[in-house]
Amino acid sequence: MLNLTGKNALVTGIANNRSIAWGIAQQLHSCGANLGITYLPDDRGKMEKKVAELVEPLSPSLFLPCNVENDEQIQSTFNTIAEKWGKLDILIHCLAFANKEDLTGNFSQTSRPGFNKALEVSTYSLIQLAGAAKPLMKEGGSIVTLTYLGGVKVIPNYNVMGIAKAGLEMSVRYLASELGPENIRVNAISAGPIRTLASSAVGGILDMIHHVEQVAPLRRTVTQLEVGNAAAFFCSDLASGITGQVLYVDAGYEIMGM
Ligand code: 0WE
Repeated sequence: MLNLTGKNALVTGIANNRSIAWGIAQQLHSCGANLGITYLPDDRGKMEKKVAELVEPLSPSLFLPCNVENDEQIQSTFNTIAEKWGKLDILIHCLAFANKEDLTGNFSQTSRPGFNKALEVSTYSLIQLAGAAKPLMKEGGSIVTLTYLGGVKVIPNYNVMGIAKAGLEMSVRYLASELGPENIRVNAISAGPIRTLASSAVGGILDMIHHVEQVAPLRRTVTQLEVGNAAAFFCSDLASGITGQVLYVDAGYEIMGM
């Protein structure tokens, strides 16, 4: 078992019990990490209630609203971490959004606002959170983000999200280069398709999963907990020599040409 005791971990991107971030949070918790959880607030407080109930068994010591489109919420999240924890060791970035109409049809019809929205929420947010985390990672740290093959190869309908993930993967390398001297490592996990709140809203996701089950070397898809295990590894001292990398947790699908 990996040992993350004494480490403070901020986990973003939990929406429900299918979230990849939820799989990661559970594994970090079982390795002994102290958790802080952020959620996307809505005006009726539904998300806050739902996520609070879900994460209760992990007894997070911080539970904070954080919409990455809101600079004040980001500032306040990291101010609270500075105040309550004093230092941060682990940052998990599991955030992405594109307008639904930009995840289907002709890529050349992507609107300017749709492009900006996808890149702001899915790509810029990593840069921004890493910048805010840097001064708090006083004893070094580990930043992990989630990416997808659609940022490297064309996946039908992934469209603007592919550009966002390409930018995210390159951001991992630039951040790793900048933060390495502070012993802060930055890595990405490229997960195979998983049924989540986000992916279930995508037409044809079940067909994609079925395809992966037939073609991937392991003849199956991966689970949120398997992604969580890879994230726990990246965050542990066992990965002390690894930064700037993209690790495929995809049952081997990425190696196949046909
Ligand atoms: O990165 C993702 C999900 C990204 C995503 C999904 C949605 C659906 C609902 C971002 N924004 C939204 N916005 C919505 O309104 N994945 C890797 C899952 C995914 O999304 C796809 C996929 C796969 C796989 C979209 C098209 C094709 C395949």
